[in-house]
Amino acid sequence: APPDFSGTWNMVSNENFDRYMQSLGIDLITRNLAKLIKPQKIIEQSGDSFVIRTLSSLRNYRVQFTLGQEFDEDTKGLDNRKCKTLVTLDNGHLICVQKGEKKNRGWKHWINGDDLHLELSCEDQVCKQVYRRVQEAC
Ligand code: VLZ
Repeated sequence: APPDFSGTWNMVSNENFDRYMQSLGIDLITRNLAKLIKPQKIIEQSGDSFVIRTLSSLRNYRVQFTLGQEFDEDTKGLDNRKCKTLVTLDNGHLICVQKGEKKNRGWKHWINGDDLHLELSCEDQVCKQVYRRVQEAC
């Protein structure tokens, strides 16, 4: 069965984030603030439809998509670019390609146990983040 990404996930590790942000052209002050925060992901999945929220004290970002349907993404609040974005599911991996002015831009999510993995790519940089599932109260 395909994984269910739904839930609340807290960041536990973040590798190469600064160079990923540099590749997006994010300024030094924002990068230095962003490095200090541990965002939370809130994912709502129902069938092929997703909402992914990235929440932090610095910025909030929300993206909504349906698998296999390209859409116009405006990364407002992040690097403020327009992309043609397509997300597909391949062997349990949620794979996003963000076509636009940055080469090789996209991200991948997958689940391993209680961990949600995220690889963010832009140009020649790959940032690896891990989030851990927040257990819901019963
Ligand atoms: O998440 O693409 O879960 O949108 C970093 C910008 C970009 C730094 C983070 C400034 C990209 C703001 C997150 C700090 C919060 C991202 C996707 C996959 C969904």
